[in-house]
Amino acid sequence: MTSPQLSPNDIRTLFSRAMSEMYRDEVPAYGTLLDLVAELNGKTLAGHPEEKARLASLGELERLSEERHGAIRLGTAAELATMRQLFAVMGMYPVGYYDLSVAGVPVHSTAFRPLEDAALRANPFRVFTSLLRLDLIADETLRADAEAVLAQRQIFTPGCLRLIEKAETEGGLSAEDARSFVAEALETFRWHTRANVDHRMYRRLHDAHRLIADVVAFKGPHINHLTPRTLDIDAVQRMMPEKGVAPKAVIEGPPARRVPILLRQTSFKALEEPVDFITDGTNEPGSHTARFGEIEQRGMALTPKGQALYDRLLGETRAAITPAPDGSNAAAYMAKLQEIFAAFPDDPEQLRKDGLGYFRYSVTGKPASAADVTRDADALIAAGLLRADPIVYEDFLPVSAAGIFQSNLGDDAAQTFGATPNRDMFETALGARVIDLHHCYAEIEAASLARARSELGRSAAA
Ligand code: OOG
Ligand code: NI
Repeated sequence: MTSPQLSPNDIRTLFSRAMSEMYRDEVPAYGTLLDLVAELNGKTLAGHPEEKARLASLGELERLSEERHGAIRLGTAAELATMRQLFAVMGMYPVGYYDLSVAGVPVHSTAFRPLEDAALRANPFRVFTSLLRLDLIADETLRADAEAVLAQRQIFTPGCLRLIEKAETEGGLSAEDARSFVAEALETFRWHTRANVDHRMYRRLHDAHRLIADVVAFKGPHINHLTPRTLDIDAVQRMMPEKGVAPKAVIEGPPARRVPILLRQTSFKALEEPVDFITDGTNEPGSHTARFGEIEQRGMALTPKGQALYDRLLGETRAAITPAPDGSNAAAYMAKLQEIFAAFPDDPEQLRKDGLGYFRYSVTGKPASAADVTRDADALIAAGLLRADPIVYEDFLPVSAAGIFQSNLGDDAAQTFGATPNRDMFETALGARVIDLHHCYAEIEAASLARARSELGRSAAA
């Protein structure tokens, strides 16, 4: 008799909780942020009963306190390919391709996340996963040395690899195996206080780009931040200093709006942490700056048309004023952002009619007649038979991600490589195609409309 398998959703929840506990222990400021976010989410919900009821009816309330994303940076194609297999055990798949070379960061990325509605509702845990691009490093000797160091390391435990294989051949894991899998997988994301290289090598890597040192000089891809979801990011940004945590200068993403869109994010600066370098067999104390904390507020997913409008308005804002890392023009930047984004409709029905966002359709419960069933969605909404709620954006934004990278790498690290997206190279390393994010939302929208229609049909026939 084999024991019943634990669902990938449950394995993901175990893993996300274990990761959060580990990071809370390792980076105490993350715990402070979690408490602040929980406190402010509680206040927001208490002050807005309709919003609370709406979130509850969409099944978003329960997931809120569980919700977070993390980020890791990998060194080799083989690491990325195995990481894909590891995340698949937890029902997480690569969605989207993000090129960060545009922003002077030598990586390209995807996000591993659940795909289906039910899985997202169960636990939307995501991991923003970057692959270092040594092909962007001009110094050939350094590139070869970095490759040699990376070729020596094994970031997965033997137990983890064995359980990935077992999950693949048996189509899942028992509860007992799932618990061992989570414990083994956690080892890959743990912080190591001892570097993989000597101090001289670390300096060479660091001088080429701090990110290169962060990936190459360590035994594994330590989780570099975990991000809870807030309902009021402006309040978190305001309150962070009161809790002794210094936020980055500006909130990335769109401005505050009546109907939130996409994703707004802020972070606190990376910590300088003690690290031991092993030089000629002896410990040499030093430090490394990589791990930080981030908070995000999620809004409606945008269609390609909506995303294009967002990109254009953000581009206009940044052409007019570039946020200075020291925060000296933060107020002027936020004011400009608000002013330029006045051109983005801010009414749910307008956004839907203009085809700017993705919506989830459902029946209101009002009785329908047989004739209603043939009417189009707009007419059914106008007649009060259907309702449409914005679908939450589950992905990331490359300009924001670059801003988060930059604020944590320090201004000295701002370099230019020139935009050289290379999705083919990324997908070859991954061993799979990345999933198109618009496809995910369009499918959820279409399925919700089809379901709502068939419910209307049934109620009309009854
Ligand atoms: C990832 C930065 C991107 C986000 O939320 O946009 C990111 C990193 O620093 O490794 O996490
Ligand atoms: Ni992040």
